[in-house]
Amino acid sequence: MYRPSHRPIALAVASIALCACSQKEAAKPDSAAVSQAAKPGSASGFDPATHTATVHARDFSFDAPDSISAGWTTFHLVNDGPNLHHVQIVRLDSGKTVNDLEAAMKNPGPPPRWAVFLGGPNAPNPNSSSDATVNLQPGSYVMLCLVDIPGKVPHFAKGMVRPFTVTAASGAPAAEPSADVTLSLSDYKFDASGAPVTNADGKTTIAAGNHTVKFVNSGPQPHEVEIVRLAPGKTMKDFADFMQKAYASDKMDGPPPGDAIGGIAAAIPGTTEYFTANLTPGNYFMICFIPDAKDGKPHSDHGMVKEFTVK
Ligand SMILES: [Cu+2]
Repeated sequence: MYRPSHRPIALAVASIALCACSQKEAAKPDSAAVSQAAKPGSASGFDPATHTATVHARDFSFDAPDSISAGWTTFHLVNDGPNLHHVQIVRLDSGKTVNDLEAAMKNPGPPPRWAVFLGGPNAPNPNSSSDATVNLQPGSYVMLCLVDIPGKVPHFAKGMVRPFTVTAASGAPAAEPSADVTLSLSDYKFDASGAPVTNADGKTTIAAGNHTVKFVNSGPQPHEVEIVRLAPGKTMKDFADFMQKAYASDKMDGPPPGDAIGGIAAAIPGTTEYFTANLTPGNYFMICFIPDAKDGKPHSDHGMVKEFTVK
């Protein structure tokens, strides 16, 4: 298996070494619920009828709703580009604020336990979209972009940080999505299962089509998944080499030999959420860049990268 020696794309930041030890206790939410009017119908906003929060990301800001009601909520991320962006959802417990989080993230090492990383839509290519359906409890939240290309500076430091409030549920709750593919993440592997999935001889094949994927972090560490569709004839090594060069030189040498199609951003153990993926035939891989609790290296360096084929 090819193992990138350095993060080819940095969807998680080394300075945020998520620590598994702090996460179990952190799972209890605060219940600070502030009532604010939702903004249905706008290009970015929360639609209470469909429980959908539409977020536009661009260099370097988010357009997003200020208020969302609790329960299963689909975050629809539209990346207006030109760079890669994602939405990392973090719940702020113990009355902490965005300023507290920004101050804490200047320190190396694991985030404080009041900052609870809860997934969100991972990076789609510029000018495309991705989604994640997350079960939110009332409280104070912030969305961040931790992508750090170009310039090796995480986008949250350039303005991609935006607080939002989750209010008490109102009206009919959204149903939990039903998935046809289950993706279980653990230290340090991805296990895909479900009717469209075939695992044979160490190779995973998924039937082409629109799928709803259930992401389950089985722990013990936080994990993410980013899915990349390789350009025809290109390998995972081609993609990693390209991104490594782009990361080192801060510019892309032509179009990347693959498309980022999303997934789920960093989520603590025990997290279950859902994303949809339109998988067209081709070669793909999935990868986790979360810094390891023990050595700080991305989980991909520990083997948490999985190639698969869509037929
Ligand atoms: Cu970004």
